[in-house]
Amino acid sequence: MSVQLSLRRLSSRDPEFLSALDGLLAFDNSTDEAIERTVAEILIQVRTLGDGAVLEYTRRFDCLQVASMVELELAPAVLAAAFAGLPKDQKQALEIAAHRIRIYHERQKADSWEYTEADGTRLGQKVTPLDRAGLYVPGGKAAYPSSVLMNAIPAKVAGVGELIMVVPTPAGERNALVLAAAHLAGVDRVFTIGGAQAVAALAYGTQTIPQVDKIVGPGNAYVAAAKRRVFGTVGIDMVAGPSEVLIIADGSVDPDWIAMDLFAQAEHDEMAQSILLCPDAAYIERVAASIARLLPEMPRREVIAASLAGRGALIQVSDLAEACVIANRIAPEHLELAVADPEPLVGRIRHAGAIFIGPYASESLGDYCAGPDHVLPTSRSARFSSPLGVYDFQKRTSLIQVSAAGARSLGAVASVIARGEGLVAHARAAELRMEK
Ligand code: HSO
Ligand code: ZN
Repeated sequence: MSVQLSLRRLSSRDPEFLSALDGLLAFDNSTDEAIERTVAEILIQVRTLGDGAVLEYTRRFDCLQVASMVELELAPAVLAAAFAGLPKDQKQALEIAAHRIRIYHERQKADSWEYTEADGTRLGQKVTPLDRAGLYVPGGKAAYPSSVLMNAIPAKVAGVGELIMVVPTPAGERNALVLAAAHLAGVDRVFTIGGAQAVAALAYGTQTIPQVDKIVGPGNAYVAAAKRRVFGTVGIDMVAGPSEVLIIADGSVDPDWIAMDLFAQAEHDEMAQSILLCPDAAYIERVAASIARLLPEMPRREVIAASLAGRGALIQVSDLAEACVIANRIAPEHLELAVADPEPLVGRIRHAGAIFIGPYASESLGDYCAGPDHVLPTSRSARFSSPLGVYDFQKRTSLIQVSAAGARSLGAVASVIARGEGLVAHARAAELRMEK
């Protein structure tokens, strides 16, 4: 089957290049009014009625004829059975992936620290995991078992007391791989609910569903709107935009590999973004030829074609140094360095969610099993944020213990600043301890 594909070509020499690039990167993240109104109503209903509202929305939106919340919880044995029922190769692959993700994240665990000054004053930081976290897992086309591992394992490594997963099962349809991944990752409780009502249940708690401290995981526009609205009552992870890959190529790598890596991102959805930066015009045409030849073989060719035509680009740059400057401006979620000598480029990149170094590091390996998290900052937010990690499930508490000698020296400083601020009680609280 042939699919029409028109692929955008840009050149950094074009005087309009930067504005064309910014236009290409722009992504409207705002939700529409109708969604906001619906979500606000759902949050109020769940907050005030609890289980009754969750049950009602689940019957209505997921077509599940359930009479009580008990029917919406999956026992650990159900998760274990989902895992046990998988074909051997899937079991093994999930186990290896889970193991590698766990080993990688173990290294992110931060320890508490403290130090004592000469006069006995003790200062430090105590690190504690969250008591309870919620993990949203989408039901439909974006139900990825790999994402269950990538969200749940850092939480468990951090030592989160209880990890609660919600996953909609429209018309009762369960995804065995998702449940198996929850089993492997050590998710504590699973409820088959979704949408804004599931976010509300986690954020406010119901008679059955315990209130969590933070909600992570991807979801549709309703879920994203609900997460934004409950932020403050609970913590949330980032609200992710469409997935992106930027590939810097020097012409030394098989163009089919590059084409397939561009496809791998594009097949996620029509709004996903795949961009190639390369100084070699002839090589860019070879990649374009690979794209044209390989696309018809792809089961998701329609999605890939829409994504590449809508938001993709093949960009000719003057050299690899300029490619790095442009990459930093784009701050992509995933950056592949498909070049013979990647190391000098690694040093120049400051803004990217993940850097895939050299021709063999395809993003696909990172998506599933290399070890680092695949939940990464999108829509240029790699300028100021980081991959999901153990640190997202840990928080810090400051420790301050002051000796009598410390109270005298610190008290003198505090009292001066306090009086400068016109806060006399502050000054006196410090001074009283100096008089001892
Ligand atoms: N590339 C996606 C993650 C994913 N890929 C899941 C396949 N399954 C966002 O980083
Ligand atoms: Zn992917």
